[in-house]
Amino acid sequence: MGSGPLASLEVIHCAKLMESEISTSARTRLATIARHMSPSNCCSTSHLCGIQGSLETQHGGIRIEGRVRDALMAGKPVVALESTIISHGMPYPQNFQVAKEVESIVQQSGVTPATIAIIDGIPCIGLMEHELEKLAQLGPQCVKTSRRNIAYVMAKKLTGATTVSGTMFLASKVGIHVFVTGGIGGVHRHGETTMDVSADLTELGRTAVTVVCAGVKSILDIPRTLEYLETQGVTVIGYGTDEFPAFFTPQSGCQAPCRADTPEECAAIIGENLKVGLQSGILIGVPIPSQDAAMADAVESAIQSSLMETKAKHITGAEVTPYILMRVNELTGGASLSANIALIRNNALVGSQIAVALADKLAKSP
Ligand code: PSU
Ligand code: MN
Repeated sequence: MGSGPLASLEVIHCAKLMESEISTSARTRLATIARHMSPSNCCSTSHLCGIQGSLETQHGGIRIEGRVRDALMAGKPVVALESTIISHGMPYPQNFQVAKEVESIVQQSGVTPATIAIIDGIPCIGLMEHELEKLAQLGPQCVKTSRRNIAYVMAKKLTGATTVSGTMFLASKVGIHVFVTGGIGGVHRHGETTMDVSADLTELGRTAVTVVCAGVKSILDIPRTLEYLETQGVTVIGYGTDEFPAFFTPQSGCQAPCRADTPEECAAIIGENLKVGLQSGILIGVPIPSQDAAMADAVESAIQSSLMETKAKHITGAEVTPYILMRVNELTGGASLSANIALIRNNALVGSQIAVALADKLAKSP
């Protein structure tokens, strides 16, 4: 909450003007945004103003890009996108192309994209094109930012690419319900002894955002990842499948605990999750389209080799996932990158359809 007596004035004023015309759910959204607004961060005084006229900042120093803010306040669909996938997940310049392309797929589906990152210490919901390019060029020089180092990156005024956990946290702060990515982190192989369990899983347990992904890579221990998600109380859904997908392939050999076949079914589950106030996340696993899964065997053997390399080179912790992604791409002569891009595109389409169905649902029965 903004601290001074003038806190939230502008947005509250706006909310009052609109009060008679808006639904309860829209009023709740406005209240959420207003609650986070602080005049000391507002356009009129922010150093960002003038450079980027349509931007607004929020309490806690969170900046919301103008179109994203407008969509949120109007109850229109918004999809969050992460930035570690850009900086650490793909090489330049493909990462920049893909980041722009995914935003445009979302936009063409009638949804406002909000790529999330921390730029020079400011958490940003929605990025300018030059900011996307900066992240893409910096690559692994950006700080890989999960929940644990959001405050650190802000305090040091660093540029951080947010992981699934970091992105979920920031998306939930501004009321974005749907988030699209490629794959999430999980329990690493031998995680039972190393305790290398991605913060993505605990974030899914504590933050009510729906993550649309292509499942979990087989570089991870998929059965233990699903067990841990159950412990965390996360709703895990196979989209159009009974099996939880394994990123490069639709098959993991593991049953998905729930199944949904349409965006409307997903929206119904998300709606109930919000209504009953579970305050935990939902994971939707969308299988890679079959035509893009053809090279699954080559990828699987590249994963095995790179896993052995991480042991030989003593690569541990947050460096494991980016290292394996890079090596698998090299070892498959770029085939894994093409598959990665194809599944992200597909997830963007499905996630946007879910966001549209959810916005319709919330507008009808707030
Ligand atoms: N899996 C991918 N591509 C990625 C990641 C995971 O196929 O880019 C990134 C995501 O940002 C995810 C993070 O949140 O890696 C998980 O890292 P860790 O395993 O260190 O928690
Ligand atoms: Mn880890």
